[in-house]
Amino acid sequence: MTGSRDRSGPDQPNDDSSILTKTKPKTQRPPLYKVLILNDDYTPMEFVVHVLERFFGLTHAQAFEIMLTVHKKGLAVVGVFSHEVAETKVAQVMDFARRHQHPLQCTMEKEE
Ligand code: TYC
Repeated sequence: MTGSRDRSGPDQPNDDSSILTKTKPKTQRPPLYKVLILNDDYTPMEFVVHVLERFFGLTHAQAFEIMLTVHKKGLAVVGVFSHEVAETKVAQVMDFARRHQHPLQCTMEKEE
């Protein structure tokens, strides 16, 4: 270069060539995980509603609606969380169900 400063960069044209390269700023977000509750024939409906209120901060009406969806369709997404939070929720639900001797199942699944 002769004299003038090179002001090239992501947003400035390069004085030295006609080739412009755009560097796309890529901010990677961590993957999210769906937490799902599964139906079974034995866990009482009230217990599932209680679990959804207690561990997912749902209102009684929201919890009841999700419980009914699971009962009718077989499963439902309860919420979407980071890997660590999803893992904690699943562990809390599974432990609580086991301690009350109900076969309620809770799993997590990576979001597309
Ligand atoms: N199917 C259960 C019953 O009839 C109720 C139930 C709902 C169980 C949701 C599990 O995730 C569940 N008592």
